[in-house]
Amino acid sequence: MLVAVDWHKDGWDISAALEELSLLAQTASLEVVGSMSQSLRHPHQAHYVGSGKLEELAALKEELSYSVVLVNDELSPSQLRNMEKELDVRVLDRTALILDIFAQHARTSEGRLQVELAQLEYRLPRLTRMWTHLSRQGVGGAGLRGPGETQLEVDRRESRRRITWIKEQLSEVHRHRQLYREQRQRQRMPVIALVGYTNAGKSTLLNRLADSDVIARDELFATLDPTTRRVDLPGSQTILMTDTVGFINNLPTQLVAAFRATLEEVLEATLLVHVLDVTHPNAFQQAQTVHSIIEDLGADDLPMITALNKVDRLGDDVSPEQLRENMGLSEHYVPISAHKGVGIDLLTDRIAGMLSEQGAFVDLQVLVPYTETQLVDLFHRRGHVDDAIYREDGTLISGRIPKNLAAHFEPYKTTSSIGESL
Ligand SMILES: Nc1nc2c(ncn2[C@@H]2O[C@H](COP(=O)(O)OP(=O)(O)OP(=O)(O)O)[C@@H](O)[C@H]2O)c(=O)[nH]1
Ligand SMILES: [Mg+2]
Repeated sequence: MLVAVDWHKDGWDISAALEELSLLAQTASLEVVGSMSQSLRHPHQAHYVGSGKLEELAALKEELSYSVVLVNDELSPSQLRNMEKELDVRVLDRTALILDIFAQHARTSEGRLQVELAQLEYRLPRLTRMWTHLSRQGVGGAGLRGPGETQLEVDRRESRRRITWIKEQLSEVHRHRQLYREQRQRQRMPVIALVGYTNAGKSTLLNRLADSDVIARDELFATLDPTTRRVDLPGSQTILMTDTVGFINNLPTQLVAAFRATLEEVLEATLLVHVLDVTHPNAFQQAQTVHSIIEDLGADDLPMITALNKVDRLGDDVSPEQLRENMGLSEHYVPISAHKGVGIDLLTDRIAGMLSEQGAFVDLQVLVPYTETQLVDLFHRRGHVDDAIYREDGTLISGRIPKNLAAHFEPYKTTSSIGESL
């Protein structure tokens, strides 16, 4: 049973939001028997929907015989507790549902650890729930003290210990990955990252371009673990293309934190290809969501091509060239059908073109003050550092940087040579 409060968050239409929740439910192998929504300025503090609506929901239980209630927002621990008590069924909020799907889909040990970390951090403040359940069953006796509470303390301690352990494991994994990445950078093969809303067709596009067999399915978050494949571009250039986890509106914060390292892979890319399902009723909002996550990651200074995918759905007689013309699209937008293989040559041409623009590097020597360390990071990330030394007055770097980024370093250009400083 789907329940949503319509509080006009982010301009999403409530029926579209329910549609997405329903897809999430199906992906988690749940069958949707009904849905209900209520317009409120804010979700009710105690039980998400208002009291009347909650009674209505309870009354529907027999008729629809639902056994789980899915809530379209993240609930506070007390909202969750109150709703479960009132309805006497399992209540799952959107975050728990997404975490559940991630847990089902994680394949690599890193992916599994990241999901478990997100789940533990989500559950920690909600652990009190177990105590209520115990007391309801008469375990732990009456009153607020007793074995139940002790158990809760034990559970909390266990969770915290496990969280620490997972974080240690993950930082080890990330160190290894960093080494691998540096190796890859030395090979100087450009990396293109596919980004986009979940179900937009990223994996389908990778399969089309790399002739690979990454899982591509009509469900949300089919891909979790990043996959990288070689792709040959026109003009016999070879690139690496990375397919990674898709984005969703209001991606749970625990997941963003846990998947940060995975998501940060996109920062290493030379170019982003944003895959957008242009036929989706909420294509515009989905694109906005993607842009804001890219910005949060600090990857918004990367050049981007947007692939307007699934154009085959617009009809057989629509050609990408014609669409480009009709819509007056700039060269950064390419209509494609990853599924039918339409517009793919146009896309790879564009990628090759952007890469050659990107390929233009300028030699640069700069002295960056310690107040501007983000520029040092940028140099390491996007340029090639030949030498870097740390002096009292800042970091002295020499190397090459993509032409379009040179302006950032203009104020710090210097002629004092590394040799002199040694
Ligand atoms: N009609 C049509 N369907 C497509 C096209 N590209 C992808 N699809 C379908 O869209 C669904 C999702 O495709 P995926 O490639 O798994 O999407 P994704 O972006 O990798 O999604 P996640 O990994 O779940 O984030 C699948 O059912 C694809 O067959 C296309 O060009 N046209
Ligand atoms: Mg995928």
